[in-house]
Amino acid sequence: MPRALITGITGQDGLYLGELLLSKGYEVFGLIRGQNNPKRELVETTLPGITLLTGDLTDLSSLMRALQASQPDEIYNLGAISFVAYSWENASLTTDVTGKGVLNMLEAARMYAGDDVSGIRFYQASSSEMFGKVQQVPQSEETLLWPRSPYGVAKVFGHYMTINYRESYGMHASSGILFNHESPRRGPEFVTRKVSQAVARISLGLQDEIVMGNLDAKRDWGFAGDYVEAMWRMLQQPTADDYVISTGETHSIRELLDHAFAAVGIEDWSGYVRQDPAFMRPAEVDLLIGDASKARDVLGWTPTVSFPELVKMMVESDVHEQKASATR
Ligand code: NDP
Ligand code: GDR
Repeated sequence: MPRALITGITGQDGLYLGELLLSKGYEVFGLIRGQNNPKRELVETTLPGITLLTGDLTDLSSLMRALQASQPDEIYNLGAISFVAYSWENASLTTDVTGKGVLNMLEAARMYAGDDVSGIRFYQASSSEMFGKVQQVPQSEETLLWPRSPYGVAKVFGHYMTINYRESYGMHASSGILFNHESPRRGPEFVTRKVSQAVARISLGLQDEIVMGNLDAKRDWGFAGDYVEAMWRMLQQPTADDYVISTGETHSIRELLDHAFAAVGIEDWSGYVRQDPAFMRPAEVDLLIGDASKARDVLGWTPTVSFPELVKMMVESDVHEQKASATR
């Protein structure tokens, strides 16, 4: 039975990846932070049979202990401070967790493996935020990185550290440069879930408006369930490499609003949406659209959920959840 250690197990991707690996017969270990993480119960219910190990990406010794306890064949490093807007307010902490945390995990893996790192496969959750200021469209593995936030800068550090461990020590270490991916499990601070929750509440008469930031930014949005499959495929390759994972389509926040309101039968949403500079970012990533042809050719990976399907799935799930919580 192959063994996997997932950091960031309480997050959106951790849950989907945990489900995927359990369904493939893996023994799954998850790194969980804090003495009383409020998401522990959710993880244990969603992923029956998982073993949770306490640790933090800023604490190298806790990572060493987690590796000794789990003895993994595969490590998926998904843990991060992942909210871009928050990273300006907490740039130093974001650097420690999202950037240096990757080095800690790589170094823990190297120390754990000793002289022979060939027994471990490592996945790093890199991001399209690394592309930042638009240099080229669509963005591929070859596009110049120009991050526009402390989060993006920290991810670039982690990305190159992963490449460096591959080149320096021969570690099977791969980076997935994943574009935005969403689901009903997405955190409510991210724009898709913020919109799907608010639209659900508006449709039920529980809320009057949504207060938003920049409506003109464009993102390449896919479904998280598809994207964790790509992570797993990367680690099954004979050699480690870096791959862009994206749909190849881009949509603005306005189009997101169009689809979300349409899902509850509202065609004109102008009266429900207000913009507030408080939600604008000091520097914006204006346009993301990925070229995932390498992933398609080498990994045989393609996305299965379209943007309209994704938005509808999220709004319907939130309508269901809001109704259920109203009757509780
Ligand atoms: P989430 O924000 O949903 O989850 C982040 C996870 O990181 C949580 O489990 C959180 O745990 C954990 N974490 C935070 N701080 C630490 C720490 N100090 N030590 C250990 N774990 C920590 O993110 P997603 O699931 O959406 O994303 C997974 C990864 O992929 C992240 O690295 C993200 O940056 C990256 N990514 C995501 C994309 C997306 O569109 N979703 C696109 C590209 C990259 P806790 O519950 O304790 O807070
Ligand atoms: P992003 O996702 O920054 O792309 O990072 P987010 O959903 O936060 O923002 C997407 C775009 O929407 C604009 N926007 C708003 N965003 C939020 N959160 N709230 C608002 O009210 C709002 N109004 C407009 C933003 O300005 C931005 O342009 C996500 C994270 O998952 C990262 O961890 C990951 O690396 C990248 O995707 C790829």
